[in-house]
Amino acid sequence: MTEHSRAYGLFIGGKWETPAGAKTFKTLNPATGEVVGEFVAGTAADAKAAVDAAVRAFPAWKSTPTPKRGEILLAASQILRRRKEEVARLVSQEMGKVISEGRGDVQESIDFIEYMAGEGRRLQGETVPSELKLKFCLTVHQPKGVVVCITPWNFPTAIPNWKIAAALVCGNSVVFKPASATSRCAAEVVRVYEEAGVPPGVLNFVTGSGGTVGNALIEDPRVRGISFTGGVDTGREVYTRGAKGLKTVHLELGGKNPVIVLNDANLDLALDGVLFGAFGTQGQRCTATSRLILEDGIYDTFLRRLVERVRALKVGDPLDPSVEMGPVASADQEKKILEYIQVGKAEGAHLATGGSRLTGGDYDRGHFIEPTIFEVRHGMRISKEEIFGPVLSVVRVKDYKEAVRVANDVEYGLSSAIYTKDVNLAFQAIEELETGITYINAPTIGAEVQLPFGGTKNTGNGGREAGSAAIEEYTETKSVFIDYSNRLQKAQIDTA
Ligand code: UN1
Repeated sequence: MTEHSRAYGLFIGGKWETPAGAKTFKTLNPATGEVVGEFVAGTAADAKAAVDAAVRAFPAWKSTPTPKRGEILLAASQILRRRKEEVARLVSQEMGKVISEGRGDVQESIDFIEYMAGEGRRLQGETVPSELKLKFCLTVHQPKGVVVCITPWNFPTAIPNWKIAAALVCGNSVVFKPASATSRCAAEVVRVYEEAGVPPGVLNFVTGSGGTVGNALIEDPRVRGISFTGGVDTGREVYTRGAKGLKTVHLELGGKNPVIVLNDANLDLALDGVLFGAFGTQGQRCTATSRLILEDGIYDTFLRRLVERVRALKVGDPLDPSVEMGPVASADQEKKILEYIQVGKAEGAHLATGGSRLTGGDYDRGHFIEPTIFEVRHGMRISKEEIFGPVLSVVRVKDYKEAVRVANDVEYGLSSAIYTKDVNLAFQAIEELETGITYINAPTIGAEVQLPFGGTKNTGNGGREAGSAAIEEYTETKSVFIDYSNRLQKAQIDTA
């Protein structure tokens, strides 16, 4: 443990506790190998205790006026604003993203919590006409009950907050199970809500493995909703286990996000966008640009300029403000990404730049990989499978039509982008690209929280989070029919 590291227990029923005899694990700074925190490796019994607490807390939270729940969220956003720099540094230290992006992660949290605080005074239903006289029809959003939020390490504060803030404002009680690698950031998120005045048991926190804690939570019959962001294989497992209990399962899984650059594009703008989209967060965003589809006429020029820019990227300590790319998040990430680079070489992709682990000096303490670009034939594994690292595949196409065909020919559908000045083609692309998010003349990353976030195909199961769509994920819609005629009116019969 270093001077800045901290140990955290579980947070159940409003108390931080380390169960007697608990096993623990540590999280590490991927740039230096230093310990960032120590946490409880939770058990199935801990998961059950957290659900017990959430069940007990639910009725009072459900009957708390929604604007009041919103006020507590607003207080949480203000606390996080005050602690922004400190938490942003932790994000960089525990996950490895550069400090400007660490701040972005926390800012995204603040923005979303504020947005959901506003929902405290909306949470709108519908009023619709009745087919009968003296009758009134409306819908209300009611909380599901206990919901479980399982989150990844790549946005260690933003994604937990997307889920927790939405679940709380809707009146659910929550059990939060973060990715182990970023448990410290997750614990800080919980502390923010604790300080904001979320009542005991309304938000519970259990660290530990997905196989033990995650499965116990998903399979607990008292849990009604699950929201999971992570890899496609785990997502399938979560969905299957949740389905057995007929629970609603919201999934946000992988991406293989394309940027199309057409001959008429503003190339300077596209270069900036591709560089940020592909190598920001070391390519470890679900929305990261992992495929670049270039129209024939600009292929050689664009690739040459991109390679020059990529070779000049400064890779190093993410807390150094001049650094543009930090380490990848863990030893496992390093191994998987380097394996994919080998796959690319073995299947005959042309390595345009990068391709190796960075070594020597401070690099030897962490998990640093060169920003890497392959020229590929569409269909190669590296052009279709999610790598989740700083590896970009470039494909040459003859025209817009082929670009869209290649863009759509993957199993994922999260984000896509097109750079062109042709307004007709831009609108066609909005129609034709099979993704949940499309950018025109902007990178594939950087979604704003007031819009729905999610994708098609294997990116999920159709759900969306963020924006007002999040409300659907965390509530049951009740349809209400109020008859003030004082007589029996028969729908479909009296009206025939
Ligand atoms: C993710 O990588 O799972 O749009 C989330 C973006 C961010 C969120 C990414 N606002 O890139």
